[in-house]
Amino acid sequence: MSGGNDFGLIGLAVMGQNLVLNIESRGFSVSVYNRTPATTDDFVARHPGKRLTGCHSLADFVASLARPRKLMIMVKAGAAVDAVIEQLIPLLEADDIVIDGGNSLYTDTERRDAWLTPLGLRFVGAGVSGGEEGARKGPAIMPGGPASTWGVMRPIFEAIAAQVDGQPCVMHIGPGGAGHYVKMIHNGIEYGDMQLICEAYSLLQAAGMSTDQMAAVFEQWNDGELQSYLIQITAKALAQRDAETGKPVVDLILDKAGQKGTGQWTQLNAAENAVVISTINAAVEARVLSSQKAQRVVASRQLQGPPARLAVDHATLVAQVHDALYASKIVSYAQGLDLMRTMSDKKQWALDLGGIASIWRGGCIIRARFLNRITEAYQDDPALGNLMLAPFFQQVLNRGQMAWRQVVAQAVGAGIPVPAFSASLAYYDSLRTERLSANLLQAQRDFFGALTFERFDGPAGRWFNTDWPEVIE
Ligand code: 2AM
Repeated sequence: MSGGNDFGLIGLAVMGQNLVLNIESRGFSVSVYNRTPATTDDFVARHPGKRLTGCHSLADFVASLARPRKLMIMVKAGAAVDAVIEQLIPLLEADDIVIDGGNSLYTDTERRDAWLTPLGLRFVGAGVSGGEEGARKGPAIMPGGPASTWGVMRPIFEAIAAQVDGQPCVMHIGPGGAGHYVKMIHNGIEYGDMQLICEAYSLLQAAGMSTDQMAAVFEQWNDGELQSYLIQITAKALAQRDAETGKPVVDLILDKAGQKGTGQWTQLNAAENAVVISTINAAVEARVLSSQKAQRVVASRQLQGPPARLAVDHATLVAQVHDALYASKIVSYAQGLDLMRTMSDKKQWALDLGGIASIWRGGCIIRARFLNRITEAYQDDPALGNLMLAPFFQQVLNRGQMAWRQVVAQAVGAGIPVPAFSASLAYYDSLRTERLSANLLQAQRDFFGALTFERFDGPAGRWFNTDWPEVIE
């Protein structure tokens, strides 16, 4: 038996509830189920007159959906997703589509795909970005899974996704775990963006700017090339006053960063594939070091450094930091795209990198004007290697590189940590250095391990040895 509802959603925490309201508001009838039935009843009761069907059992829930059934699981990532799938399997029929809209690790998605496909079910791991507000008003959606699901899901996904310039922020990303993978990279890039902004803040602060002055700077940056959701909320966060004390709220917030793990997943994946994502790594590690507050307090009294102050003209510094931030951001995206391209080749996902940049323009946390430039770069050259070599980005980097160096140099001189700015700059300089010091490294390897080396004056691919002297210790 099957009912007639267009869509079903399991897991009525805030993200799930907001997605249901979004889907319903676009004209779809939605069945809802939550493990704790009181939550279902409460949710349905709070939204009278809507096309919602609250279900107390998964059997009723499944029976209420039109075939092929389209249902989304929105529960805590990990074992809970497997638990729900286990219960659904005996209730579902061939061609039904099970979507995991949570923040699942892409390898879990691949495992679930391999589990459900032989049972005749279609599994879609979909990255959903934009937090609670995005879920309600329009997220960016990154669905993977079998291509046959796209035609079925497209009307719903396009109706509920964020829209930019009339384009919905959703596309079929690729087979298997590709959707959740791309969401993971989105989050890694988000870590990089956030850390770069925090480093910019730390430098402006070290120059003696007030939070209100800094709020004005970010506001102004949000009108230009750096326009982005994260710059916008940074301006608003800096301007916010504590109701009780009247102080800037940011001055009251403890400097200990939290994290939920997607940045670390990105690090691991990059390490496994030998792709350099030094900006994202620096961002993840900066969060880790920040969280070791007690140790930093001790070290701050024992390890010396110069006073963390910059005696510089504010307007000059603001202009330099702007360029450093923009250049570092380009490096961070170049690295994230490099990792996606590497995985796309390895897994034969055929990821459309320009298209992915395009759907990140709305709904998600890293939404930004400059993503248009990335899309254009891939339109101009679909075989583009490193993003930094696209003509537009070359020109931005060449224009900003001196200011970027001055920012990093001043920070180093004043003992102000700028791990993401400096990692980005080191990547830039490594990439553009024709002759690195790895000749000596190869000499060392050959010295202790007879690991051989190539020579400038030898044919490529021919390996040489040298008779190194004996070491007497
Ligand atoms: P609950 O309200 O019954 O706790 C976020 O935790 C969401 O995931 C909630 O809707 C929660 O349901 C649901 N959830 C967590 N673990 C679950 C499980 N093992 N099975 C089903 N739903 C689960």
